[in-house]
Amino acid sequence: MHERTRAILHIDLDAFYASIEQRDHPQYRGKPVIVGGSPDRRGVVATASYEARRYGVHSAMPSRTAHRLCPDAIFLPARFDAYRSVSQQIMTIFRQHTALVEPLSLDEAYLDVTAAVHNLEEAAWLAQEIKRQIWGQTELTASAGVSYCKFLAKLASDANKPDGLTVIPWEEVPVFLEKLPIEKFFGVGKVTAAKLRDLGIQTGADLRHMGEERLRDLFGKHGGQLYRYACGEDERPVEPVRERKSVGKEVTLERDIRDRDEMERILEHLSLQVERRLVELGIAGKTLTLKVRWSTFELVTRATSRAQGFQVAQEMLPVLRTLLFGLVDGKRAVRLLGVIVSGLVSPDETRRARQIVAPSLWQDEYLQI
Ligand code: DCP
Ligand code: MG
Repeated sequence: MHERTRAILHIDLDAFYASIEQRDHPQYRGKPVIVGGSPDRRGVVATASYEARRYGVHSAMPSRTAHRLCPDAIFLPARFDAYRSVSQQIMTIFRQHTALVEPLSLDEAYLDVTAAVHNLEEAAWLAQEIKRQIWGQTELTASAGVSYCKFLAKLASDANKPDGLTVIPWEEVPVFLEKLPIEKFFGVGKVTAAKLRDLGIQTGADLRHMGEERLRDLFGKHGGQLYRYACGEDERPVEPVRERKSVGKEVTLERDIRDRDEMERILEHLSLQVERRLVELGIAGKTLTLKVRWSTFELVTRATSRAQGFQVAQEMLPVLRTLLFGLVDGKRAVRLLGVIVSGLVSPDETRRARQIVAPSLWQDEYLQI
């Protein structure tokens, strides 16, 4: 490869949980399958097969809505053990081709294959070979994106799902980015997007025209980064296995809020997302932290620890409510809320702790650990 030019792959399996269910239950193949909570409880959709997506069903939608949109859908509970073991298989395949593998979730990863190829065309052949290996070993399809940086590789893998392979070479980047909607740029969430749209900024071309200085004035450091993405520059390295210290989710609110009920609803939503990640990873954490940023930008955190750990939202919520109660006075407005679980332990350790620790004694036990 030309010096300073990298070859990055982003590989993401198609309708991951649902495809595994269809693989393991041939009678569900070609049918709308929805994995997640059941529609008669208050569950949400984890993912839907492409057959179900045609009806407008998507991840994070209430299962009840999904049922209304697609009454014939087959609803299945998640089997995380099966998903984790497929995840290990695909990560092993990735690591045979490069040591630089950065998993983003169970079914997707970045691979830096610069050392293995001479150009992006060869990188595409390698991506094709990896897709073939995944199919050969798991009977699942993946979509791959190939480019010279992370941000473009990820956009590429998303461009032709399912079973896609898309290359975004240097020379096509300007045209590709020009018409790209701002929401697609890495790091642009709802708040940033709304702010940009208010200013009449819709596409990558608009971002570029705005200029780096203006974007920095508006969004600080993040603005500078956004400008570089709009120019097709993304130097972030592929970072192999970062040791995970915590699992958290936070949201900057579209408007500052004072109402405690509203905060609780947001915390419920955030804890469900944290739960999903913990369950996926098969871990729990001993410390639960509530993060609050006031409208004045002042940041405060409050935490509680317990030996048996936190994994499900239902157990986090009462604790978060208590922590919130100690902070919020109804006068100051909140700008950001976050839920973090840290002190991570495997479920085996969690189960052991549950057995050892009698409910009335756990605090003492915990102090001795
Ligand atoms: N997932 C979930 N809840 C979400 C999003 C995802 O539980 N809100 C789970 C189910 C997915 C898996 O994570 O199968 C992978 O997420 P992806 O975003 O990669 O979605 P899929 O692989 O299901 O579909 P796609 O073909 O769009 O990648
Ligand atoms: Mg996927």
